[in-house]
Formats: sequence, structure tokens, C-alpha cells
Amino acid sequence: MDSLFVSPLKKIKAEIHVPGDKSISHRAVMLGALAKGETVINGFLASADCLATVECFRKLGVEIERLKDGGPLAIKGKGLKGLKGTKEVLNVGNSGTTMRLMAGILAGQPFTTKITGDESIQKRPMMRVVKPLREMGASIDGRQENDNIYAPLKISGGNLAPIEYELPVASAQVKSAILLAGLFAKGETVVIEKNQARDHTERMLEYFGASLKVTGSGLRVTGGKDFDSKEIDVPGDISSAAFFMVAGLIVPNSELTIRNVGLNPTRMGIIEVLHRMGAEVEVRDETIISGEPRGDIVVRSSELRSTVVQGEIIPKIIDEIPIIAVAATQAQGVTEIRGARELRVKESDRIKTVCSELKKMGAKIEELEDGMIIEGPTKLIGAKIKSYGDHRIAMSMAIAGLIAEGETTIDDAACIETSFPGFAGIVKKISQ
Ligand code: SPQ
Repeated sequence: MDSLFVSPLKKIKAEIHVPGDKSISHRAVMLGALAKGETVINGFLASADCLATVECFRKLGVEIERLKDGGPLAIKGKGLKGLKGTKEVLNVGNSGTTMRLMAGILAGQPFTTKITGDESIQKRPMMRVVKPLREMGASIDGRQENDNIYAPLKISGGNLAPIEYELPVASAQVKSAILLAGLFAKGETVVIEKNQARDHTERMLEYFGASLKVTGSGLRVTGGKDFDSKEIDVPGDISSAAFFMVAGLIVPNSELTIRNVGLNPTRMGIIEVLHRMGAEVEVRDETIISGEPRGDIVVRSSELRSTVVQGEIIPKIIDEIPIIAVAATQAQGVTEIRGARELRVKESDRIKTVCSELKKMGAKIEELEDGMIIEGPTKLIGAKIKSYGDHRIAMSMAIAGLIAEGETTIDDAACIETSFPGFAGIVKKISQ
């Protein structure tokens, strides 16, 4: 899929499922590979990013197979001491989660591994994980530039000492890298987070029965303790659902139900922000399976109003800010998003790319150093959009195209495969 063409819709009346949660799928593979025995993952997200994680573990000697086409994934876990060194370079493709979490696991191995990824990954800052992992005793080299370090990384691990580390940025990837390295350290590793980022690693460590303790803002993991395999059921990804939630709100005469979506409180910021904007978003039939809450989400076309988004909620909506910006173009008043500088170091500089592409469609949007200001409501017009190789930009602009006048073309839309295979199929389904 090179270009994606989107035309405006008059209404949406549909019920859909979105694919499995990306963050949970990565972690299920990682902990499944480190557990003892066979872990089966239902609802695994077979997107390019998560398949890159699978390939990394296969190269490290772990047997992983799809039980049937599109069915569960089975992992023959090797235990904490079972990974094998490889001369092959591990390739994470476009996946920052694979790169940073694998760095934590590789830091704990008594061998040297090289790990890299695509052009975008090679521009994303790695010092945030390299610094604590070096403090634990791993030796890590990479391309050094302006006080930061970039992939390819060469990681020589083993013999880790525990540390107590206060996170300088709210980042689930950094916290997870340290907790995973902590599984291999001699003693108790403590991570302190002031502003909570998504907690899937903590939940999954607990679910596997690994040694995690949570005390206030401190997360404690004791190294060297093996844990057993589990069966895991992955809910739909709320970050993927967010695109269709906004579609159902901004396309007139719509009612859209999204079934079995992950409702982890550290990912629910999108629902809070949409509620503040006056959106009709309803959550139904909540249950908890495999340690993660999930339920159905129903949205109806709504008159949106502006809001201010900043502070503690930012890590809980970090991947949804591009689609929140699209919703804000249809809201009455001036929406402000601040304190989101982290967006500049994602797959693209998402502050720049959201602003430039929404401007092409006629939005009144201004770039800030750490966010953006959007004045609404504005009539959007179809345009030729660049994705900058960033899945979330491609999908956000495709949803904007559903209310724009004329046709919208998203160039380089293949990147959508990194997190949401089947996105174009769902757009087609809701267009009928
Ligand atoms: O994996 P990657 O490329 O970093 O993916 C993104 C995304 O948009 O899908 C970010 F670009 O999500 C991150 C997210 O922003 C996934 C993630 C995780 O699974 O731990 C955590 C978030 O990043 P952070 O800044 O909290 O470490």
C-alpha cells in the first residue's frame, strides 16, 4: 500500500474490532521468551513492529511459531539463562519499543549483541536507556552525537548490579528497559517515576509471577528469579481505536462501536480528553483478562468544544496527540496542547508533522516548542499528505480526510503496517 485515498463520509453506522495492543504484544513475546515453558498469546498484534520483536528472539535461539494462520503465537520460553548469543545483527525495523526494551534484556546477557533499526530508529535518542544500563554495568557503544547515542548499538552485558533510578522523562520504554535488565541483576533494582507512563510491563511481570513489587512511585524487581510461562489474551489497542473514536465523533450522523479495547488506566487519557471536549464516548462491559482491563467503546457524532491538554495526562495520551489535534480542528474554540516535547523524538517530529499536514488541509494550527495551538471549528479540504514514514501521522490524516471536502491522498502509507494492519480495510468497512 503506497498511497491511501480517502473520501468524505456522510455517516458511520458500524461495529468494528481493532487489532491487538502493540505495547502488550511486544511485552508478551519478551516475557514469554524469558519464562520457563510454553507461552501462548491470543490476539497477538502481527504488525511489522511486533514481528520485529519476534525475529529478534528467534535470532537469540527462541522457538516461536504461529499455531495457525492468524491464530495464537506459541513461544518456547528459555528461562532467564536460556538466550543464545548471535553474530547476526538484530534488526528492530521502525520499532522504538523493541529497540529500548531489547537493550534492557541484552544488557543482562553474558554475550555481545549488535542491534539496529531503520533510518527513523537511527535518529531516535538512546541515551535515555544507555545511561541507566551502563550504570548497572553493561558496556554499550553506539553512534555518539551531541551528548546522545544512536543505533546501531553494540551491547556487552552480564553481571549486572542493581540500581535505584529516578526517571528523568516519563517514559514507559525507559522504565521497562531498566525493569527487564533488573530481572538479571544481583539484588533489587528500583525505578522511581514521578509521572506515570503506561504500566504494561509491571502488569505483565505480575501476571507471570515475576518478582515485582510496587510501593508508591517505586517499582522494585529482584533479579535471578525464574518464572513460568502463561497463556495471554491481548485486548484491542486503544491507540488504534482512538482513530475510529474520533472518526465516529466528527463524521455527522454516526454511531460506532469498537469491541474488546484495552482500557488500562494509563492509556485512558484519550477518553478523558474527549469527554472534556464534550464527546459522547461510552465504555461498556468492562472485564479484566490476563491482568489488563478491556471493554467496548461506543461513540456518537458530537459537537466538540476546545480544551487545554498539559501536565500529568501527557504520557497517557502521548500517541493519541496527532488524532486529538484532528478532533480539535472541529471543536469550538482554541485547543492548547503543551508539555509534549517528547513528540519531537517519535517516528517523526510529530509536532512539526501534525502541524504541517493539517495546515495543508486548511486547519488553523500553530506549532509551539512543546505542543500546538489549534483554533476551530474549520472546514477541512482534501489534500496531498505526506506521512513522513510515521504510522500515526498517516492514520490521523486519513481520518481528517473522512470530513474533508474532496479527496485526500496519504503518500507513503505503508508505514501503517507498523502498528495497524487492516486499517484501510476498516476505513472501507465504515464507508459502506
Ligand atoms: O515503539 P515506538 O516506535 O516507540 O512506538 C510509539 C508509537 O507511536 O507507536 C512511539 F512512537 O509508541 C510508544 C509510546 O510513545 C510505545 C511505548 C511502549 O510500548 O512502551 C511507550 C511510549 O513511549 P515512551 O515515551 O513512554 O517510552
